[in-house]
Amino acid sequence: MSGEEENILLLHPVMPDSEFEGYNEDGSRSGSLVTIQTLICLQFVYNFVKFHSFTFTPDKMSISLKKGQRVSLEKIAPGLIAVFVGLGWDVKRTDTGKSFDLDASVFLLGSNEKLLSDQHFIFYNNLTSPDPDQSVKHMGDNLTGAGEGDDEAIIVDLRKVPPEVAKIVFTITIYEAEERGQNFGQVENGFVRLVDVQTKQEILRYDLSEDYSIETAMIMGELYLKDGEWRMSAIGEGYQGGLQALLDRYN
Ligand SMILES: [Ca+2]
Ligand SMILES: [Ca+2]
Repeated sequence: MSGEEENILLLHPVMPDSEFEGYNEDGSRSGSLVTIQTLICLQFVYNFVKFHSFTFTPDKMSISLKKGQRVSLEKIAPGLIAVFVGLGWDVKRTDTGKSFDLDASVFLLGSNEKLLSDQHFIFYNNLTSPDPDQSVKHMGDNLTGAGEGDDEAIIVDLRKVPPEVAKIVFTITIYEAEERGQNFGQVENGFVRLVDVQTKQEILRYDLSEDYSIETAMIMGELYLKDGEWRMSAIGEGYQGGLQALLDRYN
């Protein structure tokens, strides 16, 4: 259910029928009309605040990571069940005349830091992890990255991630970078953020802050298990060689 739908449902219970009598028998206005107007007004304000608390982030609970920082999800969001991992970017104005498509991908690694299998590489052509619960789901390809907010996203159900997965790596690569002569020097506002699926609150984010130039692939962040707890690490490591460089690294 979207925030908007929830709001519509919430609107009704606070309005008893009796409040709709707006006029007295002699035709003069009764005080109850003021009451209903006040109620509607209060409800509007309540809904406005509630709706926008869902749609706009970050809020004060969110933690901003710097490159290289790590944080325990259990510490910042106790009882976290599933995370929505949003990745975003914008393309600077370019005059190459070619379309510019970045792709978010996920590598599910074993304790040896290698891909568990080809099916554990989650990307636009393989949207879900091979476990029966599909604990890791890519939400689909975005071809332009236009606009603010998440451009591509992945949902990870932390309870259902199979025990053989020790690390979940989130990357952004430029599609056909070499052929199109594109690199991360032409990309700005790159970020990865984690949102608690239950509360819809952003719990942490990492904004790329360096100036990159020749890189065509980027490791944004990693979720990894340590002492039975999921932790997030902000990486921000760029690579030349695009997606293939990452596949070589993890195979
Ligand atoms: Ca894409
Ligand atoms: Ca964007």
